[in-house]
Amino acid sequence: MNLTLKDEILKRFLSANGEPLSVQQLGEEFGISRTAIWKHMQTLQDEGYTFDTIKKKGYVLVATPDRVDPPRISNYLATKRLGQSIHYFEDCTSTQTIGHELARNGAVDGTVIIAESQSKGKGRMARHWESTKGKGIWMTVIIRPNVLPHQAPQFTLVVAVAVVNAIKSLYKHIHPEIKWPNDILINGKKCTGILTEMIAEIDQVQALLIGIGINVNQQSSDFSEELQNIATSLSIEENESLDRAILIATILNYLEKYTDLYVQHGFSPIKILWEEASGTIGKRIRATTLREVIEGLAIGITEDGILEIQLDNGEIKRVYSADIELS
Ligand code: BTX
Repeated sequence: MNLTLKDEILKRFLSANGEPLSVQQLGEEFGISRTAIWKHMQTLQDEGYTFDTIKKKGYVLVATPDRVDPPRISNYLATKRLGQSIHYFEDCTSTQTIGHELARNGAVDGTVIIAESQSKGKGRMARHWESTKGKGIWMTVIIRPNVLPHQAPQFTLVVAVAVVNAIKSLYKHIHPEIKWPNDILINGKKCTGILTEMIAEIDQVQALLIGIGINVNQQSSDFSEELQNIATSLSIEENESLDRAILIATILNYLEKYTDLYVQHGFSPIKILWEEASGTIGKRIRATTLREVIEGLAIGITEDGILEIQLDNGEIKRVYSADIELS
């Protein structure tokens, strides 16, 4: 992973699991002077990390600030590609915008862009995505799978399955459901949005930019008035404050696994996982596409991830992209 020396030192403290580390020992490990180690530790303290002194033994990291620093994420990563390069920002316009620039300049497969806040967070069709500072996960993952452009929308479903399974594996009281194609709801309220964008030639995807926005530690009062009744956060549902770095790493672990599964075996295994996590299938819905409004029963998704709706007259319509309201 592309960590700075300061981040490497932090990672060393994180993985020491409470064992004291001396400045001398760190200096030898990293091949730099004790003064240089001190300076990096001082910067970490300025950022909100707290070290306790253990007499004659060294220092122990006892408190970490509530930030999604790359070393904290990488401490929980079990991936080969996803998250091995992380670009971290306190504030930015949109991680998608930065992702486009990095992808065009050759960013490696699996590069992650993550921010504490976004001033111009993007939803689909240029809608605004509210990104409260320090409370959510606002990230873009750049992947470069060997797939054709028409397969790109299926990755939204791959990502949704990865996020749902990551949430379920960490928080036992939360029952997330996917609303086709790109929302994750808890008790009917939106907690996650997914935006898949693409850089492609006619017959070749160069990069997919997977934008994931998750409300993690907001309380109801943190949401704007517009979202008060339609949005929720994981913390509201779990009733405690949650560690965003662990969730990010867990999502990346699942996402790498499911991306590989998709590339090797196609959409079929993902379809099974998606149906298990879906809150759309079997429900009456109203789908607003660019051309029409369709009402009927959501009966399933096709082998390509396209939604099938049965109208009251029995006719089956296929929907490629739409906003869905559940009845
Ligand atoms: P969407 O178009 O399906 O949803 C956008 C709609 O969701 C908005 O019009 C609003 O009603 C509602 N909304 C806005 N913010 C929130 C929120 N925080 N929680 C719940 N509902 C909200 C969904 O688009 C795709 C969102 C992707 C966001 C990520 S964040 C990281 C990356 N960078 C970036 O700019 N976008 C993506």
